[in-house]
Order: sequence, then C-alpha cells, then structure tokens
Amino acid sequence: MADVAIVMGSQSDWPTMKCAADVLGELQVSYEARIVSAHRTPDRLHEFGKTAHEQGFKVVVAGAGGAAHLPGMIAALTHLPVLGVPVKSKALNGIDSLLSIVQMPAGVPTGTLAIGEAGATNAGLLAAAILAIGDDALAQRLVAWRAARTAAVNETPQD
Ligand code: RP5
Repeated sequence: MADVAIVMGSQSDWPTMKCAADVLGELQVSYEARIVSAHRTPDRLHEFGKTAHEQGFKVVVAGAGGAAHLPGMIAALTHLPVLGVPVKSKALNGIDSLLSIVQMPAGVPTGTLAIGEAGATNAGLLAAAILAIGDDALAQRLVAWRAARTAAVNETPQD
C-alpha cells in the first residue's frame, strides 16, 4: 500500500512525472506510478478514481498533456487531494495542458502546478507536505530537504 498515486495519461509522460517519483523517493514517501488515460482507457480511469481511497492512497499526483482531462476527472471521482501536472505538449508547449487542468468548476478542486518537470517535482513536494501534516518524521525530512536546497545556493555567482 502506497501513500501517493502518481498517475499519468501516457508512457510519454513518464520522463516528466518521474520527477515527482524521484523527490518522493528522496523523502522516503511510498508511491505507485500508473498509466491511466482519460481518453484511451476511460474504464481504467473510472475504476482508479472510484477506488483510489479504498486502495489506501492519500494523495494523487496526476499528469497529462494536451487535452489534459485526467487530473480533473480523477478529482471528480475521489475526495482525495489531486495535484495536477501539465505535461509539456509538442504543439502548444503545455499551455493547452495547463489550461485544461487549471480552470475547474467550483466544487471540484484540482491543484495545478507549473508546466513540465518543475511542476512534477513540486507536486511531489506538495504531496509530501500534505502527508507531513500527520507525520512528524516526514515533516523533519522535508525541512531537512528544504534546508539542503537553501544551503546549496551560493551568495555570489561563480565563473
Ligand atoms: C495525453 O496525450 C498524454 O497525457 C500525453 O501527454 C499526450 C500524448 O500522449 P501520447 O500520444 O504520447 O501517448 O493523453
């Protein structure tokens, strides 16, 4: 049983969504990664959304590109927090993905992160922050992770 489900619309989304997996791994947060396409596997989408809570997931990170309906549809099917990652698309550089995820109707909240790898990394961090509310050891790991990032910033630029 994993705490975080990382769900993506296509195998082609994995290089982006792996950034969420990587940071969750660094923070020792359990996750499962799955391919669930809103358009190509609608039955799988419905099954996942309806059973995500029963499966023990606490947060869903969902990434898709183009007509990126996956995060919003999962949010329509579960009360779990859903963090949407707009994957950079070939045709419109992810602007289509972003707009498809961000503009949800009132009542079906879907968190929306930045386009691409930064968004996936931050979705992983945000999932960890949500879980850390009830997990002091994870909160300490998150604080340490952030402190290490701060410490890595030089005060002056280097040649
Ligand atoms: C979306 O279409 C996926 O999330 C992916 O970002 C995009 C392209 O998918 P592929 O054609 O590469 O499978 O559903």
